[in-house]
Amino acid sequence: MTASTLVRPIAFSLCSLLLVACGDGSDDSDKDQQAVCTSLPPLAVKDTYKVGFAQLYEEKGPWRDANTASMLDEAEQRGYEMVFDPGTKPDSAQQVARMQALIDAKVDVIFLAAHDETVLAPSVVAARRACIPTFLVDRAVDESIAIPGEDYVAYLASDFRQEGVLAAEWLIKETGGKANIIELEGTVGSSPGVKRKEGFDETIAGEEGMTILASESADFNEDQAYEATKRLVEDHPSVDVIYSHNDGMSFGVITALEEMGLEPGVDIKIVSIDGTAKATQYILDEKIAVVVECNPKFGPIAFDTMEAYARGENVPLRVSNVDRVFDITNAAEYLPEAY
Ligand code: GYE
Repeated sequence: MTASTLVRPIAFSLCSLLLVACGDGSDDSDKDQQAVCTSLPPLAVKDTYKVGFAQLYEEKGPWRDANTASMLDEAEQRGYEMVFDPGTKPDSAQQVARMQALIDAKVDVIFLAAHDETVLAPSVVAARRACIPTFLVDRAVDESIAIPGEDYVAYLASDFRQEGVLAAEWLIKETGGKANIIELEGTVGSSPGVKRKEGFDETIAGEEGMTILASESADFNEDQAYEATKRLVEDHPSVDVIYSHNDGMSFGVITALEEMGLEPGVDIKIVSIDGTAKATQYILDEKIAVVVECNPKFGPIAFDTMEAYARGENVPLRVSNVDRVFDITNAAEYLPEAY
């Protein structure tokens, strides 16, 4: 034990010293001496906030770009200062360091989109201990490590499992329950990667005529999906459907199939998730069969939820966006609002 931990200033209250919950979750008598919050930290009502945004990093990600823009625009409109380092690598360790930088910068509040459910969970606990309320946006964290309503205020996102279910239900109806499928999964350990697989696989499991020939991660990444498609289609020539967990990967699938002399939409149906403008155009061009929406524009709801929390209102632990399904019947109508 070092001298500084032995000799504690008198002003440092019992509450933080003994790590027992305080009335409002914090001991702010001594913030500079690293007060420790043992329960959900409150957020003061203020005219402006210093908001930390720990976005995950992705290469060539139209969904991610739209999501970032929505958060930054909304902060600007409300006159809040955004502390945002976009990162340089699609890697959890770097995001953990960016979370720590926000804690060190003593931001008022943090929005986190976790690259990996497990690796980022301790960072949420660290923010709570540092008396910074955290809101999860887009991606969940492991709830056995970071407890909802104790370590973070709320989780705002689409229902990824339901997106997988919607994709499967559309496909069952369209094919009469007959398909040989290659599945390209999102990032290993990410909540949309895990849940989109779960919802889809469980829904088609009851269909005797449907088989998943192969399922592997292409990390929500266009180039990796391109490589995987070339290899997997060669290994499984009976494939007639590719279910790709996001639009970015579907673009890689289309390039690969065309280079292989196959016609997307004719030889192989593509089932995608997100709802980017490019993918919606591909529906109209009949290269992508269906896109399940995943709405990235939740800056407004994220900041509304944060302000409601500051006012002491009861904020739900889970705020779910409702997603639609786009195919040739309604893609043209949706296109003007696509991102
Ligand atoms: O679908 C994908 C992105 O987390 C829901 O991340 C998000 C996903 C989105 O890579 O395009």
